[in-house]
Amino acid sequence: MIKMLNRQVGYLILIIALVACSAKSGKDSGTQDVAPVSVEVPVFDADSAYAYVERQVEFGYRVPNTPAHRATADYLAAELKRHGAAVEVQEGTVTAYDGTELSIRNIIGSFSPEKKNRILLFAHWDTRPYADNDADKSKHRMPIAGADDGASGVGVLLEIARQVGQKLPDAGVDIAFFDAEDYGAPYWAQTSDEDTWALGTQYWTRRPHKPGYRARFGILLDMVGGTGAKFRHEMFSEYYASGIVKQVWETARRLGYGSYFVDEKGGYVTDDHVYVNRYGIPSIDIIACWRETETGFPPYWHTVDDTMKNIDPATLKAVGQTVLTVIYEE
Ligand code: AHN
Ligand code: ZN
Repeated sequence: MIKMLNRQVGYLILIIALVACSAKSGKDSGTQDVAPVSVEVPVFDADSAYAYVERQVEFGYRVPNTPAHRATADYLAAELKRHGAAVEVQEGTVTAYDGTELSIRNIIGSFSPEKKNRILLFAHWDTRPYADNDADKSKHRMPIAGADDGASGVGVLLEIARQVGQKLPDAGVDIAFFDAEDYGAPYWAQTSDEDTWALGTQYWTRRPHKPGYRARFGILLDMVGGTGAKFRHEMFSEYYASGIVKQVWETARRLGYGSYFVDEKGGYVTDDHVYVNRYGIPSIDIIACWRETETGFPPYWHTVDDTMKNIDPATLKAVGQTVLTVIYEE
């Protein structure tokens, strides 16, 4: 009887020791004591994002009314589905600056669609039919490959979709690929109307994929893959959503990406986020801002040189890890 009791006490002490041990090692290995927010943020894979950019460019010019454009849309919708999103493909027709009817597709992938607390991430997936900023005037009516201008934002968002699909954040996430952003009036057109840009987003704000759709805020990614890119505070973003600008730039600095996300004013850029802001969702534009060029955009912007050779995985990483951190900390 005494022996049995001793054995039971022995087991009990062993169990207490094991529990105490695991509790201790758990505390020591954790970073809860120092990190400001205790959520675990997935690691953004820049090589995966780079491959997504490359894959889009391989489809060819993603210009509305072309076979390459249709094939790319199918691919993007399938990728979002594969990562577990509920996908809606919104098909429509819009009229371009020159009267051309464009068949467009806005592609929206939703994670945790039942949640009320939502974040909207978006990028345009079409590419410009004109290299009208090229130094060589004979190329102005040629299409651009759009590695940075188009594919980079989508590539980062597809990698974010892959991460979100593996481990859902607290907030619901919608990833929208908007069409026909870059079919705006060229210099030889009769018009220079700003509303000839972002036609897909304008279409969506007139008839959102879910009637009355709301998100707490939105983040647009445009030209987020270029070597040597700097992101300055775009001014419409400051006007409509200065708090989100602050949150994103502070997060970037905390993660060590302060050399990409510079705390300086950029210009006003008429881009997809302007229409999403007018719709009523406070939204910012993370967009490369160059002080060294006349346009304020990268030197290859709207030229035949917007190709993979300018895409740097380190830039994709800075943007992707920053945005991923923002959504997991919400
Ligand atoms: C205008 O040039 C009016 N907006 C620039 C938006 C843009 C074009 N982003 C990429 N391509
Ligand atoms: Zn463009």
